[in-house]
Amino acid sequence: MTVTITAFERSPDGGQGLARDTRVRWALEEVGQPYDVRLVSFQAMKEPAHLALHPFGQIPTFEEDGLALFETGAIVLHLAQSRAGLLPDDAKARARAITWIFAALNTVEPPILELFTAKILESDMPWTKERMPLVQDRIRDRMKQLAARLGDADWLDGDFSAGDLMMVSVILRLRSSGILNEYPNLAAYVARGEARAAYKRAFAAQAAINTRA
Ligand code: GTB
Repeated sequence: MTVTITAFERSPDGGQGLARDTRVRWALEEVGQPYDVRLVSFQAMKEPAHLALHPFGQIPTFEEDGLALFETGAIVLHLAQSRAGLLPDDAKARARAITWIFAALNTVEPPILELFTAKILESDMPWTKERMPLVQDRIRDRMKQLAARLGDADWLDGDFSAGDLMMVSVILRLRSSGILNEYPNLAAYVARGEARAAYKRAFAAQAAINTRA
């Protein structure tokens, strides 16, 4: 069956791989699932055809054999549960790996998104400068806790899993702020994720679209 995902016609990040189709591409590459990409403009995302797939008018979406999904957590979890390679066989280890997907999205990503909201959407607000250290320190709280849990392990719970894929995808966004490098074991964790052949293929595929002339 053909898998089709959606991605920005041209990502505002110019190919840095920060838009969320990259994590879905990465999961597809990890499980060896070929896929097609339908590129959508910002305008098309808000039109009925795309809203039927994604009620919030965003990318990415996932379609296969009559199934349409949105939300990267749901898409990555679906891929991990329907193909081998991203979740352990042992039921308890599997549940723990899934826990890390939720932790990445529900506990670690929200303060990181706050930083980008503050920097991009609220940059000209009179209170933004004053608020910024607070926003950054909320991220540091989470990073410190995550760094303590990871310790000197390669991955969060045994072998690389969908939980690591999601966590790496979430925290790599902090690199440009300098905060990631304050936690050397987390910076090394991200580097290990990015060194995976599947990540490199995913990154290259989105870069080919977002850096074209
Ligand atoms: N919770 C959803 C999920 O995980 O799938 C969030 C999806 C989402 O935020 N999609 C964004 C989108 O479609 C693209 S990834 N935005 C358009 C809109 O809402 O109108 C977020 C993103 C966008 C751009 C950059 N960048 O340029 O650096 C990084 C991340």
